[in-house]
Amino acid sequence: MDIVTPGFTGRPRRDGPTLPPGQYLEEGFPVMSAGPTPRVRRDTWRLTLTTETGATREWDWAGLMALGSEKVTVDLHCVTQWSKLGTTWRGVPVEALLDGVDTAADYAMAGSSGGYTTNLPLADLVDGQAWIAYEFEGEPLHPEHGGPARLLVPHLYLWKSAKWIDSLRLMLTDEPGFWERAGYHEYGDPWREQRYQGD
Ligand SMILES: Nc1nc2c(c(=O)[nH]1)N[C@H]1C(S)=C(S)[C@@H](COP(=O)(O)O)O[C@H]1N2
Ligand SMILES: [Mo]
Repeated sequence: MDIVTPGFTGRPRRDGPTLPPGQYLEEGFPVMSAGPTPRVRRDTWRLTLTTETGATREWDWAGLMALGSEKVTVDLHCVTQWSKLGTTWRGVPVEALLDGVDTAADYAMAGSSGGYTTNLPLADLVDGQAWIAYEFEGEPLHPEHGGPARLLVPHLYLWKSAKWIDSLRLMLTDEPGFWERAGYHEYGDPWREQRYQGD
């Protein structure tokens, strides 16, 4: 007779400090979208960077690829309490988009096809912390997960990782994005459990 312990999957369990407070381990990859999935094609995809003075830069897919990419393995933490560990992505470091950009901005607003927005300190988008990600586990990023390209900022709750990213607006002062206006924390550090305003 087999003895089955509920919740025991037979895989080595990782616990303790690998999971931020209040999070549980998720083996699947839930889709969390506030609206319908836009169908964006690589050949019509564009990303626009706007500085606080209104200066703009634009990349098409070939331009994005020309910036050079990295393969990264990171843990994901969603504010709805699931965490997915050891996910592998390929993406262009956001730093590469900012190379040579003249700005005094401290904040950025990421914008998506469909109108989603989320705000982040510019300091959290550089130094190997954020990517324009376009492959997940060696495959082109699925539309439901933000393909052709999404922002990936794994050290913050996953709502900061804007799917279908099409703009990055640099700002001198912080402004709330879509979920931040609805009461989510302006920063969203999972290790400090910054889920909602005031946490
Ligand atoms: N454009 C856009 N980006 C988005 C969202 C969204 O609704 N629209 N949802 C956010 C939230 S709340 C989460 S948890 C993650 C979910 O990413 P996933 O669907 O790939 O799991 O995407 C974030 N990025
Ligand atoms: Mo979320």
